[in-house]
Amino acid sequence: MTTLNSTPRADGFYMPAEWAQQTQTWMIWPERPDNWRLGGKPVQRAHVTLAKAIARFEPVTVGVSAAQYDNAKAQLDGVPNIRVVEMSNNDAWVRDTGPTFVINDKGEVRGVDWGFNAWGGFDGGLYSPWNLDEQVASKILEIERSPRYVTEDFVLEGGSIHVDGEGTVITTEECLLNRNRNSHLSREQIEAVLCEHLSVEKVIWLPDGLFNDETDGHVDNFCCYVGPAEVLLAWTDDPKDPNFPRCQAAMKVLESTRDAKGRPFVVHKMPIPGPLYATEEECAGVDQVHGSQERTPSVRLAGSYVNFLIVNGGLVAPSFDDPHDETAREILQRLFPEHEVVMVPGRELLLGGGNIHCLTQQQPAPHKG
Ligand code: KQY
Repeated sequence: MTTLNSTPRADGFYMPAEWAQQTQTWMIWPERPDNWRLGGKPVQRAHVTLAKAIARFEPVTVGVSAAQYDNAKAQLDGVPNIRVVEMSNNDAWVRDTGPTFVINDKGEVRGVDWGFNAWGGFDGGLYSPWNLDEQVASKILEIERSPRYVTEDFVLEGGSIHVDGEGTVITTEECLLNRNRNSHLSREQIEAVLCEHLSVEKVIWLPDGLFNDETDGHVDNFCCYVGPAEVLLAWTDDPKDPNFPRCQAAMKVLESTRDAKGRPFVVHKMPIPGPLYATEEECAGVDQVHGSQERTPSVRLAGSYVNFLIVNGGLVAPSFDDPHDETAREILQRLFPEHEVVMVPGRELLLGGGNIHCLTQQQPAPHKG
């Protein structure tokens, strides 16, 4: 695999919007017992359901550790459109550990391999070590024979950005300006890295992500693009909900800014499920390891219907056995009339600290412009 010492922008590559045609979706098999309850068995069933839902629309590659290879293979073998490859990892969050794929107008696909420090390193990060996660992006690019861009000394998780493929990226200050990511860089320097590696001209900074999001407020759990200059924002009208000021602040930014093409934003609201909490029993099933994220029933889960994945002709979103599930489905189907909305159970995924978008990485299809 070639590692390039230029940048996507310099070479005419850009990150396309998620609704652009895709070659496949990548996933990583969950197993770590200090994040997933009961040795990962319940989440593995949910993961299989998710992989099968995506595979109805496009190919899926599931990376799995050597230790879990036989188990994953047994559960996924023979499912049309799914392949299983051995890949060492520290956890399943391929949105954050995988490459950000970029394309050009000549039918080529490359990938950006960002720095990864497990969401904050030793200053609030979620586990250590993360050395195997660090290698996931380059291993995926190697398998795909895709040239690789590397960011030196720059930490970024794919869940902290959403692009429209037309020059604008949305992110949050809570995450990208957090001292535990790139404290040696100013906001302007961080913007410059984003512009060079995603080929965008404008960075939109929402102040925060969703309350209690253990990633320090990833945008993909809070606000996402549903079309050019059109976003979907997690929303509550309840002033007592800790998300209320976060939603208000995000709306203020979105209402008062324009994108790279000078367009104002249309903002759609998506209700927030719950409030959702883990049960005593669910928390008791998680191994307690010093340095890993603790699980306690009193801590609100950062559940969100915005954490969905767009695939070819479909959209796969989490349900939570919540009264808002049906409204969420209706909103998504209205916003994506050409896509089939499929909801899969998201609670086991959420118990590990994220959801469908965080557990998947789309690979855009090459196209000639
Ligand atoms: O939401 C994500 N993008 C990652 C969540 C990591 C949680 C680890 N416990």
